[in-house]
Amino acid sequence: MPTARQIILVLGDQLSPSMTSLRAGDPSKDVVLIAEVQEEARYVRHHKKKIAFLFAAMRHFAEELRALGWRVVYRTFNETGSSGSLVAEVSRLAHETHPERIVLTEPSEWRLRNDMQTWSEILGRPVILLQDHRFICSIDAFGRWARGRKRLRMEYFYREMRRKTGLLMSGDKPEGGKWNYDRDNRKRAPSDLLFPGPCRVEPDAVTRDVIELVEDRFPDHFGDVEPFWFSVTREGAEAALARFVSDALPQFGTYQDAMLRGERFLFHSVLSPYINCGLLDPLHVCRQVEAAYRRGRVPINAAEGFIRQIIGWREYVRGVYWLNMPDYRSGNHFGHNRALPSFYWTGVTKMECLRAAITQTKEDAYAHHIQRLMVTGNFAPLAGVSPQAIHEWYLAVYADAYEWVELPNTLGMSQFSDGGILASKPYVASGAYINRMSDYCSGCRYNVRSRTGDEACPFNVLYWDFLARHRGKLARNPRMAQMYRTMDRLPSAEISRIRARAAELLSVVDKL
Ligand code: FAD
Ligand code: DLZ
Ligand code: SF4
Repeated sequence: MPTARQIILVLGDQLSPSMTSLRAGDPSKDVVLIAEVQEEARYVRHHKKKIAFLFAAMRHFAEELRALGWRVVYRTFNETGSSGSLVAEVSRLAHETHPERIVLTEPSEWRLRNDMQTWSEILGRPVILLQDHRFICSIDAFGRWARGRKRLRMEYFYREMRRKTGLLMSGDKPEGGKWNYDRDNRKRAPSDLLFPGPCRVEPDAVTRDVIELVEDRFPDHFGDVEPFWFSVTREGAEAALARFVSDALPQFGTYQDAMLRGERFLFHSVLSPYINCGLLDPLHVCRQVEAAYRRGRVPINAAEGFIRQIIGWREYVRGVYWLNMPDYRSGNHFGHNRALPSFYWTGVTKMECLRAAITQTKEDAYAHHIQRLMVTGNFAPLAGVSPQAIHEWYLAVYADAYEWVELPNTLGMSQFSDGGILASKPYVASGAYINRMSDYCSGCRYNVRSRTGDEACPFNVLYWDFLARHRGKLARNPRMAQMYRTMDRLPSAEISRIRARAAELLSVVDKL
């Protein structure tokens, strides 16, 4: 193999020709390495569809780079073998091409970045990490923003990102006069609305090969690989974006928190897998959304709500992650240690909301935010599940899951295991919330209006039990005051009955 000045390693979630690593390179002198390896594919038992999506996208990206004139060495999973690792693949290629150095854009996850500290020594060459410019706020800039603040709050960070990007700004004022239009975004969805659904793409020959590989080599992983419908090219991801902007975005805000039994996607974009792996640039996505608003195609509550998710929440959770790792991962504010109920892996439960969310997760490697937060997420702290156990589940089961974004959403937002670094209160709720925002309860074997007795909705029973169990840690939180006031109006005999029922439920939690 001809020598190379440098090896540019491109990771599976860096599939963009404008990565800093590629911009710093020279196609006539450097070689690009992309590798499917056991170590990355098995550090958690990723959903089969997630692996197929990423391997197919990586293979198509190699072709895209070749068409741009790059020399690309692509190692398939069968070539890298059962002990394959990224560093072993870099080392193999370095022996063949004798590069002066290895260059890559910084990995998105702490695990891999930490591992890379030993790489220079192993490889006998400098390993240069470049900043990831896909994010609007660098890790250092977030650190500067956070320093000296008593509490971090997404809303203030988001305003800075609006000013920095100019998105939905009118001079130095927010477009329409308000920074946040969330008040307009809490509607329950009628089931006769027409939902466009995401783009569905037939797998081509490259993707078919990958699907076969995944069926063959990952039979023990969670989830269904087929039907496979994700786009796996930049062109396909752009088509998905265009369709979202024209067909779903106008209603995105209004029904953002709604859930329906027969409808998995509602008006959500289903763009996170593409954004997180590099097929779509987050700022480009936001600019398309803003343009649709400026052309009068989309109301402000939809455009603002969507842009906030990306330049607000997405950037904010990444900042919190890097500011607090590695300790963040072991947070357990409530001291929860129950194993994850087995129905998280099967979807077999009488609780209709959980059955629906987990079944669609198994089939599509996707659930929307409110399903993740208020159904599968909500149940875990109510039942006292170990935050690390539920974190591993979330990291494995979604096509968009990488630790930098999943961990703060799970441990911080959903489980409150960080004690309030990311969010100001735990997102826990009784069945009443799920009933208000969905049609799940009408098809459920439990009764959402009861909190005691055999038929009582487990979310109700466990919600009051959770509040009682953690009163010492939560009662002084002003945002929990209303919940405790409501609880204190319940007769004490009722609380005792609820708590006794909670103990019964938790003793058979796998069978609920
Ligand atoms: P839309 O509802 O259409 O939102 C648009 C975009 O905004 C998303 O594509 C995403 O890029 C961004 N976004 C929205 N909310 C968030 C958020 N809270 N944090 C970061 N970005 C956000 N998101 C992931 O990308 N990967 C994960 O592994 C992940 N794990 C989560 C775990 C839990 C427990 C919770 C509560 C949320 C998690 N999220 C995660 C955030 C959010 O649920 C998903 O980004 C969203 O559901 C993706 O679907 P969508 O593209 O249809 O989103
Ligand atoms: C998620 C994933 C999977 C399943 N497989 C690979 C792989 O074989 N090769 C690779 O380069 N990347 C993969 N990835 C994405 C990486 O896990 C991701 O780039 C790192 O976690 C970022 O730190
Ligand atoms: Fe879920 Fe309770 Fe409603 Fe059943 S009754 S769907 S368990 S919230």
